[in-house]
Amino acid sequence: MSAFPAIGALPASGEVRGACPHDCPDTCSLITTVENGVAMKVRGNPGHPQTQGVLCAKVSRYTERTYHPERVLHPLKRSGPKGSGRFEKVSWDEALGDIAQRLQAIAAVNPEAVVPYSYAGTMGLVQGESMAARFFHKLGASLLDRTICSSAGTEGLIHTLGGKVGMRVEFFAESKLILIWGSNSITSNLHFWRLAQEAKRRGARLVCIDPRRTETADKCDEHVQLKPGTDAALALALMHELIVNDWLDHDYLTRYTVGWGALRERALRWSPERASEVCGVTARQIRQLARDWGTISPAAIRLNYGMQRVRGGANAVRAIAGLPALTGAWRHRAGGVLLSNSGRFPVDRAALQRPDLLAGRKPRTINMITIGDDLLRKESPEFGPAIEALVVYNSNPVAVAPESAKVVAGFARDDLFTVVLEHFQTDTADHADYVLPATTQLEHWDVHGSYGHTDVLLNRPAIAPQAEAWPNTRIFRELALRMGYTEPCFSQDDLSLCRTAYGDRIDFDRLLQHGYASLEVPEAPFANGGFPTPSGKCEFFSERLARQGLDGLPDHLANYETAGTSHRYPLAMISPPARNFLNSTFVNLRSLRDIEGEPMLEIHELDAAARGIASGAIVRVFNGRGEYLCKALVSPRARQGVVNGLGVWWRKLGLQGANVNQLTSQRLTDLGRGPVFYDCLVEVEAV
Ligand SMILES: Nc1nc2c(c(=O)[nH]1)N[C@H]1C(S)=C(S)[C@@H](COP(=O)(O)OP(=O)(O)OC[C@H]3O[C@@H](n4cnc5c(=O)[nH]c(N)nc54)[C@H](O)[C@@H]3O)O[C@H]1N2
Ligand SMILES: Nc1nc2c(c(=O)[nH]1)N[C@H]1C(S)=C(S)[C@@H](COP(=O)(O)OP(=O)(O)OC[C@H]3O[C@@H](n4cnc5c(=O)[nH]c(N)nc54)[C@H](O)[C@@H]3O)O[C@H]1N2
Ligand code: SF4
Ligand SMILES: [Mo]
Repeated sequence: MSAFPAIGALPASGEVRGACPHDCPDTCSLITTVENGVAMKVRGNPGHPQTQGVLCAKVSRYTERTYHPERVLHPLKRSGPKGSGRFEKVSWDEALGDIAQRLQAIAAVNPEAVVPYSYAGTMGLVQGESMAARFFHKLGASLLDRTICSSAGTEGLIHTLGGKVGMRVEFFAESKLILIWGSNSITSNLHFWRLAQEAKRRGARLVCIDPRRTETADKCDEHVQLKPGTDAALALALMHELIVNDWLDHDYLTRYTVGWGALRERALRWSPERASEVCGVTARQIRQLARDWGTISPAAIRLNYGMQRVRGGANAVRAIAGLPALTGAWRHRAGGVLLSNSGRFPVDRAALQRPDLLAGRKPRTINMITIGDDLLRKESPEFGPAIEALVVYNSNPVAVAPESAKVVAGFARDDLFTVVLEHFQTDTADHADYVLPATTQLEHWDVHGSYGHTDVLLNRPAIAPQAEAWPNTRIFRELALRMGYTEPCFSQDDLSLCRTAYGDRIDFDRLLQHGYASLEVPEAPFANGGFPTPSGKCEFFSERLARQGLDGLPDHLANYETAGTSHRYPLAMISPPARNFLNSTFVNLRSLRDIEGEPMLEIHELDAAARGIASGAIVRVFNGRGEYLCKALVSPRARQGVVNGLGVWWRKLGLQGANVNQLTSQRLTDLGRGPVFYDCLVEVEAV
């Protein structure tokens, strides 16, 4: 066994600065207290302005997760049938030797039969896609379209503002009007919510736009409880009102936008009455919201990804991202819109991931959303080879990917060779041939950007890797060695990879010293235009989309599965995050799971009464794709006609071993090939 040099010295005792690795816009700066080599406590760094010494309940328990008795701490080899979850301990040498041999045999026929599957279990640039990407590029494996979260919204932003760029989050504290749009900020963007509270104390008006009456909606001045997937219609009607009342910044429109004439025409077709029909909110409420947006300044929108998980998700983001330009809200640093600022980070992905190792090969791309269908496909000229090997890291697809019945059937294939790098025995790990123990954030180096603020963070290891756990990087490094890959890039160590991520674009010494470094982003980035679009302006009309034969303007696209169109499945179901879980992470932490209770479906009292469902009853939720059982909660949080199935539970911890994704579909969004988790019709019955 080769040994790579240990990197950096670990303190026996003291405080270590790190970064929260989770897929959360807040990217908190962490301080871990270590005593005699044991992490005693993780807290928020009070010196980091974005963290302000505060962590969410989940990550305050990070030591509980790290030292959890059920952590996978040794390489495991399957010893029972596929999916049985029965494994035996093996040595690293045996596991890696066998895996390398299997992958080599498959690759000798066609390397595209090997598929990496990963997402954002860690957002770290090093333990995410660095050594792993190099490995799969060298192998010539299929590429993965990492679309499961944000790609519709990303396309919407790119075709309007020019990239994942927006307001600087800290200035929301100075806004006088904040639209919290498709975001349950208290749950999923806690540090933004603190800024919104500060704005409120200074007299701001907060409006929540969400089909669910969330805890965030409870605390806003107003709640616009629209039907799922109708946000573009609402945005167009707001524009209608801004036009007819002339609440427009004509100078901004003339100088800094493209396609205003055409957009104006389209918006004028969206009277509040028409939008009211589509959105299921009153025309009066739409008019009031338009008056607010047109007359209060500075006005800002905190958009989040919750509203783009429907067929028309990208169009909706395009329409909403255009709103600040109509009123010139961008002129003020506390005005504009923020969905993500991740486009600001100057990451050198090519240096980390080394696509040059493909050496001219152009492997096919598998969309991670359709992994259910794709695992069940046979070889064909369109598809290429059947998938024969799957290497999963930083993701739990059996729980989080849509249409689980197919995902499970695919993972259960006897002829599929599956390797899962994990902390825990997840639903996905249960289906592995090998489970390899990975380190947690307290045990490895990494460097992070953020999609909610504009600081780079460094994560230093606080403790030694537990038992036989290895960082993802080391696992791929050692596998590369056994595959005979001799390029020097396969022996680069983790600290050096951290330096590679930003090259000389970030002062690494500053990172080493303080744990974070702020990017230089203008206070009001688009006060004088300067959008990173081809025209340099806010593109209401996108020439690029039109050239692809698509609508150049944003429009409302009805959901694939619109409530009222099916007698068999009359209810729309959304499945947004639970507060105490992070996607499917933390579901196995007893203390957090106890707060969430059990898998729950919120249902409006009239919908419940019509079906004879009492609060607390076990119900069957079903559609043509499948069914699952959970507890009904008759709740004012549910809109009539819409049910809310919260959180992504582990299947094996739910009732009858299934979760909400048993019902969701593998269809894709209008742009960006994204998922439509919240575009889903179901029926519910008491059992
Ligand atoms: N506690 C916690 N925090 C998380 C996560 C988690 O699972 N738990 N997940 C993380 C991840 S991966 C992400 S991507 C981010 C962002 O995560 P998001 O998915 O944006 O999560 P939320 O901020 O909860 O916003 C979702 C809100 O959108 C609402 N919504 C659903 N459909 C529609 C619609 O059609 N229109 C409108 N206007 N609203 C709609 C839902 O009811 C919900 O309240 O959060 C991250 N933070
Ligand atoms: N119905 C429904 N489904 C959804 C959503 C929804 O709102 N509703 N949300 C969707 C969204 S927004 C997203 S982003 C996806 C999220 O899907 P995933 O990115 O798969 O997220 P998690 O479920 O948190 O699983 C991450 C796994 O990575 C592991 N992990 C963490 N750190 C490391 C590490 O350093 N090394 C290794 N090897 N493993 C690690 C964790 O233990 C965890 O099991 O789910 C999507 N699925
Ligand atoms: S999950 Fe979000 S709020 Fe919680 S510690 Fe991590 S970055 Fe902060
Ligand atoms: Mo996500």
